[in-house]
Amino acid sequence: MKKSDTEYDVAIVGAGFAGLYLLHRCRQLGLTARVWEKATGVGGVWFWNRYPGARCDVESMQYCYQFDTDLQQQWNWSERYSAQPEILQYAQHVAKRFDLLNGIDFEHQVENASFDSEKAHWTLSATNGNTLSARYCVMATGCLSQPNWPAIEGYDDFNGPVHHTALWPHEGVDFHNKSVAVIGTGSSGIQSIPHIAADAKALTVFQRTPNYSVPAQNAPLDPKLADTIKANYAQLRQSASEKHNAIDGHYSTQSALSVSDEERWAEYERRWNHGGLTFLGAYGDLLRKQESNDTMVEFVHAKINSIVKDKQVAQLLMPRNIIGGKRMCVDTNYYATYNRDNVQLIDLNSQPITRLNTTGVQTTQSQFDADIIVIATGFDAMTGALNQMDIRGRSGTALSAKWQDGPSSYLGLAMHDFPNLFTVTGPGSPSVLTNMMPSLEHHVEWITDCIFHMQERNLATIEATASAEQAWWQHVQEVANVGLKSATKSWYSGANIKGKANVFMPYNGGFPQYCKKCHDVATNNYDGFLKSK
Ligand code: NA7
Repeated sequence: MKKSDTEYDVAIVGAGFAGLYLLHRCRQLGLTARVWEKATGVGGVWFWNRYPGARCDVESMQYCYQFDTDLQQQWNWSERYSAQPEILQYAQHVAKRFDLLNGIDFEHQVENASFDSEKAHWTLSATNGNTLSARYCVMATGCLSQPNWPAIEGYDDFNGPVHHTALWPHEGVDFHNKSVAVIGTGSSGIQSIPHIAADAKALTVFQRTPNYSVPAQNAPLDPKLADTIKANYAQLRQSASEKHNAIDGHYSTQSALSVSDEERWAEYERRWNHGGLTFLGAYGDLLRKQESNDTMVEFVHAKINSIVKDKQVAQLLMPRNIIGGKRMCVDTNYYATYNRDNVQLIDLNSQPITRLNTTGVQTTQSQFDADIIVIATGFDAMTGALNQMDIRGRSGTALSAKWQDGPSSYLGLAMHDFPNLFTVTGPGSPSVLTNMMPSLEHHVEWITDCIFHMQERNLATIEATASAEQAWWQHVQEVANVGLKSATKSWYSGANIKGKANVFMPYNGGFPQYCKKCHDVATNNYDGFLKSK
């Protein structure tokens, strides 16, 4: 195969799970590749999110690579849901096992990436002044990697440390004998709050919107169960790939309204006791029919009411929006934490935060002194990491300018006016609505197959056409509006970031349908793309 005349065939941004597999697959296909990574190590989201209790909400046996049978058979997870340190160890193991570290430059934060039409290549520059050129550029920068710092006044005035859950100190944080304030009750807050409460002298949780959370029912992984899964891994992976969210499990197609109240309640109870995200699979119309959704909301409210002793606090913890509109949280002892004497919940709807000051958090009604403030306010999701780089395509227009009124992309993989640039799990792909592992593996394989196809044929550029991108984006919006999902304000549609366009970003048409479309595009000679010599 003819090598491109640029230094590398492929420049990869990010050394999370997508970037690691990209590098490995490029090498397998005989493509030269280099990874630039901002952090000092591999792991992406699992490198940064080290807050206490950080844990994956997809079961370990499914939240792992499937591209290598030996890896899949030999790695042993210790728990049903792995905690961050073990997932990070797994990423480090993969990097070593496949000899990937020598292809990664750490502490390389990409500032600019621009396409040179004449040379048909991308040049990246990092904040440290280094540059990298390659024919193709693949952004493996993650969907939840750009921390959202809420616009609260006074960060610098506070006398103690302020820690964002997504930028947690590697040495950990000692909460013993400390008063702690946590702002935010999404997944990061819900996972960390029980741990902080157990260690701290006092904990004040500032909640703007309560979230639905189901118990993980986490436990050590039974080695016999792991062996059974390993003996049948291919079937499990196949079955998962046929699910809307790419997570294996039992998903009923029955209506929640087609059974008696007793039967439905018993099914919710069974799934609650089983734990995890497949709780929502109890009935097929929970995210399609308001009345069906209401039945599950009623069940979860009853659970919160039965767990939380202070009935006023229980009321505050009950979300009033639909269940499943936002990604549900999966917890260990979250609601029960509010029964502790050292924990108090502050409703920011009745007393918004006015500022941070030297001693803590000030609201419109009170002053809450704290030694440590934890910011658990999530991410500028899906587009945040891409928009903070200056990415310029064929015409010189910045990607952030193209996306000013919301993103658009062909298949969440490529954008018109940005030849030879690919995004892994970009907006317009199922990404965050699925188990990210099979989603990113699918993207890595599709992208590297495409690059291999181009190199083999001596082709120089590939670019999504404007019409293919528009048609796909219209389809993304159509399927977003099916059912109840997109009606909820969430980070899926940028609602958590002030001034961000209100556009539903992930593809809600399901993982199987999406994979079929990508397959059809590729086998139809990359339908919707323009290629040039
Ligand atoms: P999320 O899910 O975006 O949660 C962020 C939380 O922070 C949520 O409760 C927000 O309330 C709250 N928030 C955001 N801004 C503010 C301000 N200004 N004041 C008070 N509270 C605020 O992020 P996570 O990190 O927890 O989880 C992200 C994903 O990671 C999760 O979905 C899983 O897939 C894993 P709001 O709802 O906006 O009122």
